[in-house]
Amino acid sequence: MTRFVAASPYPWPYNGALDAGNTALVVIDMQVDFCGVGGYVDKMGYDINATRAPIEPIKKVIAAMRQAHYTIIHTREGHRPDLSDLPANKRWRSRQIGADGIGIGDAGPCGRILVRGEPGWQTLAELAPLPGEVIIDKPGKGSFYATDLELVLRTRGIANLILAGITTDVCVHTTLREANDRGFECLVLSDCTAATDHGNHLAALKMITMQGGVFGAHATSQELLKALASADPS
Ligand code: C5J
Repeated sequence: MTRFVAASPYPWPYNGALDAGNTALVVIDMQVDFCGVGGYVDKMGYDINATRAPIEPIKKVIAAMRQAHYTIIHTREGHRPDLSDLPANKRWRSRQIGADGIGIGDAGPCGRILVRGEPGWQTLAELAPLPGEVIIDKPGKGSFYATDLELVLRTRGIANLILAGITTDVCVHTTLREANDRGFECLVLSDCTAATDHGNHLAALKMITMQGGVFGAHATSQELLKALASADPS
């Protein structure tokens, strides 16, 4: 028996093999620095209402997938306190935006920006991982670069990735592209992702649909929840 999510540009996954044993939810960077008052995105002058919009839909997806025993993975972007894994150009560029000239590694209202262990780096309390869920700490935008995410996925026999989180055009897309090149079948949840610029969010979704689904497909969380509620194929 096969099971599909109604998605664009094709019913996902391509082969209809969707079950808790082969599919993981990856919740990307739902951290105070990206979604909270005084965090990095707020300090840069972007509207955190945009980055907070996916919180409620993500909550529902996590709850449904936890209940159905899917693998749940949480990522956090951040750097070592000594900044030995922070490229100089990433730091320099982050200081170019915002009124105060502070950037990654500098002290802000939520502690040192995007530094591991600081208040701003924490996952939002309402989306906190449960004990036993996988947490991936990443120094870059992609979740595969300089992490053991691929090892974890291969060890668990995961073939399909459902992507949620922040931001559609940066960390979600970079992770999507890394995953796609590794052969993972990817679905981006359109209402469980957001960008600091809505046009970029829409463009990032559109890019997925080119060439027959060049990076996979996208769908709303409602369509995913419908598919999960349908009979388990196993
Ligand atoms: C950014 C991210 N936008 N999580 N990080 O710098 O998308």
